[in-house]
Amino acid sequence: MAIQHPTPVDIALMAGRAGYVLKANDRGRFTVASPTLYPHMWSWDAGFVALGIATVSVPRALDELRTLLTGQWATGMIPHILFHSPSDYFPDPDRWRTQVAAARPAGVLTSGITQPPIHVIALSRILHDARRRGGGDQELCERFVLDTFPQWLAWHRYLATARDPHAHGLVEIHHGWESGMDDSPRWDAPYSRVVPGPVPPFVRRDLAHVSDPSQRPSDAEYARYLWLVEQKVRARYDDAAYRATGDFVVGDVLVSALLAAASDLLADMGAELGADPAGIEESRAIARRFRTGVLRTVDPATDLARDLDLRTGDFLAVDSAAGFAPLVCGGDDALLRRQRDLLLGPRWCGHSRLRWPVVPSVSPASPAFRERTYWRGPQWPVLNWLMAWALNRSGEQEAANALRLAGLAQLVDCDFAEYYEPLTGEQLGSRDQSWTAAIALDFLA
Ligand code: 9YW
Repeated sequence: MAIQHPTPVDIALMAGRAGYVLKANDRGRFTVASPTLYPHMWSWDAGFVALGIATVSVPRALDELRTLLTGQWATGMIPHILFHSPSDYFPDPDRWRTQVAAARPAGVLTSGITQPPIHVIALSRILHDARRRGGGDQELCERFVLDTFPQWLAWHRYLATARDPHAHGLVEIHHGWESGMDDSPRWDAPYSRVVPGPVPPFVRRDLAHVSDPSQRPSDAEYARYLWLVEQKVRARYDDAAYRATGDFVVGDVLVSALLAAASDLLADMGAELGADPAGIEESRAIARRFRTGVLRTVDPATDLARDLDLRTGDFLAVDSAAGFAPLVCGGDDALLRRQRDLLLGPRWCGHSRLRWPVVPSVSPASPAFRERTYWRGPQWPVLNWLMAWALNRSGEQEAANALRLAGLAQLVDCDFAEYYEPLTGEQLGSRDQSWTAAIALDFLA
């Protein structure tokens, strides 16, 4: 089907409506991920939300990141959820029981696991916006970068040490939720070895928000997710203790690539603004190590990066968008060109059955592809944004612009859904999802 590009009126409406969604989801100093399904602050959502808000207000965007940092643990970890008010969201703080962890922050309830480190990438976009505006915005943002430099470095250092104790150059995740791609087929093999033990009784809340449960992870998957939470609690959220006993330990290529890219940007911003030279050097070293680690996982037969199951030593070869991790971290020009062609070609965005030529979470040509199920095939606008950003950064402006334009065409209905059925274009999951509205604003800026 031919793409209809948004008209100037569509674009004006989209910008207005995206701004409205972010305003409606604004709770003062943080933004809920979505109005009903996700009524708290999620870590990587906050990064995307901040860069979207920055197109309208740099100070408010910085507030978003400042609030996120109030949840940082003494280990440097930025937790995946900050709970600011009671709600019926599950798993809630009673399930996470982070009071068992010495490193938890004072004064704010959080979960006890991570999400992908997109934040410094967002911060560098915000700095770019702030500099374009100049004046007070620029001054405020540059000061913010300098003041928070140690906290971002501590976050990256946590991932580079506690989550890569043997310096392999791959960030280890302890739960599929830490990848941000909960039920991705990337995790099917390691989850197949997770045998859920006893967990306190629970009622899933997510199913109350969707008409068709097959669009969400299954109950069997959910039992494993909660069992891993239980294992983290039993380890008192100590990473070494979990590593010794936990069932799910996987080197995640996309998290590693984001860490490498974010560390490069942190070093660049630090150098420009006069941050501590030792911190800048440390950041560059983290970037180098994880870039090398990601490139080492590339399957020569497919040109895609592969996660590594650290329990079995097996690479996990799945046609998921995370395979494009090298595009995100860079490092090998010939490979990046092949990845660009692959991404835009008939196995991915150029697949003949796609309604919109934007990045699907799993290749429609893969046997693992399921068009309506969460991270098993649907298109997530933030993933498309990330790949457009990565292409831009590697000098592929034309390819990046193709994803941007198709991504905007997909969002022209202004529902800002959580994810989209790739063959029909139908909106799935939550509506008025903050990060979807945010990337629309960034694409329009
Ligand atoms: C959950 C908030 C989160 C995202 C995750 C996505 C989903 C469900 O929603 O998680 O209950 O945490 O998988 O990446 O951050 O938008």
